[in-house]
Amino acid sequence: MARIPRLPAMIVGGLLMATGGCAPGEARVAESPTPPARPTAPTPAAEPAVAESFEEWRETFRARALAQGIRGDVFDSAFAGVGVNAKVLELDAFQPEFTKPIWEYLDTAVSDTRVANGQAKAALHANTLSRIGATYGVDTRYVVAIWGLESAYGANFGSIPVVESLATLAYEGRRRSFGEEQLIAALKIIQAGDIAAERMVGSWAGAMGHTQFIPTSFLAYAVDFTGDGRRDVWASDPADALASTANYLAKFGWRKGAPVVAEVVLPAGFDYLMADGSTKRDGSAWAALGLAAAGGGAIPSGEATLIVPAGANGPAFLAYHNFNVIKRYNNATSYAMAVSMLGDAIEGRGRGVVQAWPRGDRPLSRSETQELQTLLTALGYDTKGVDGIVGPNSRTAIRSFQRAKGLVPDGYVSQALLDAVRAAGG
Ligand SMILES: [Ca+2]
Repeated sequence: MARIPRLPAMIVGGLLMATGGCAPGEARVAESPTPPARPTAPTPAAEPAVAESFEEWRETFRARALAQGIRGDVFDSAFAGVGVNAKVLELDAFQPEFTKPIWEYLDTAVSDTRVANGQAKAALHANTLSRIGATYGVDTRYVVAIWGLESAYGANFGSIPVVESLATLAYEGRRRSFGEEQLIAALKIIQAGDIAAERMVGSWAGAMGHTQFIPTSFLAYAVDFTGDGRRDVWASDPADALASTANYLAKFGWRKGAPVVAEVVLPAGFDYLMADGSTKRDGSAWAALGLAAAGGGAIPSGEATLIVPAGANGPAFLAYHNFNVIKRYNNATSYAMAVSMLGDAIEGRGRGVVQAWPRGDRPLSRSETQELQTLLTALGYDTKGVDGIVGPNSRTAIRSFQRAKGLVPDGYVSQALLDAVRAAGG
């Protein structure tokens, strides 16, 4: 899958989600319920408006593409009939006022239908998955889960010509440098003979095939598992796409058989400053602090961080190494939770989340979040910007505010928090 910055609304597994997403290493949505990002896209930076026509841009870009090794005939053939795609620009410009809370996201991401369809697909492709698991050393139920979330198991992986969507983004819009980098990569894929330009379709932002690789991720991680000489992640046979996804997880350090995430119950009076998503302890050390496995039994061993995606009034989880590997695919806690839960459910191992989500909570709107950031910064808790998106800097500021006011420092954004900040701001 690709990594796209702030995806507007995207269809993931047939779900319309308010967007999220960010580049690897960019922890922006770490605890936010915003959904999928795709592997590898930059943050949309403000880029200068274009004064040139699309045709003028295409000619200057053609020279840059040829300088990077693209053949003239490949370029001209791939660009035949390509123009600015208005739908792509519309989706690129869209910024949702509301994002789904994590529990609503998980309800749809791990629905009974998606679990049942995943079980059917896992059975249908059992032999291929077994070979993929052995070749790449991954637990293939999570590969199937990624497939289910990214394209509803191939039912919907986008139909926009990739050269056109990326040319549109490279020509104008909020992510021109991303668009151009991906477009060069797409042309390299075409030139390599993996796919004909007319079959190369994807999402509005260039995420391609069953598991939605953006072109640079394709170049780095896609594999030919069927042995026909082509890395075909669009084919009705999903073998190449699934193997490519397994390869992606393997390259980012997947540990086969190791835990992904474990729900835990916290003891009374627990210090929520430890639930910052970065404090690491072994499972046994967390147990020594009074944590218990939510479903009974022992807490899995292995180094883990503690996360409370819905704050102190929601469930708590230990996130292990493999959880962070999944986040390299898509840097959102909600996404990694969904992959874990869906994969386990497909193999009949899942029991869902035991503790209750705070389903009565209403997420703050984008403008309310901006107000929160403005007020916190004015009070001396610097959120390092007012963008309406709760990232790591905002979490840190919120925790500092909560601690100073004698509130539980869980970093959770809620209406109650906004009320408290408004009251403090006088
Ligand atoms: Ca192949």
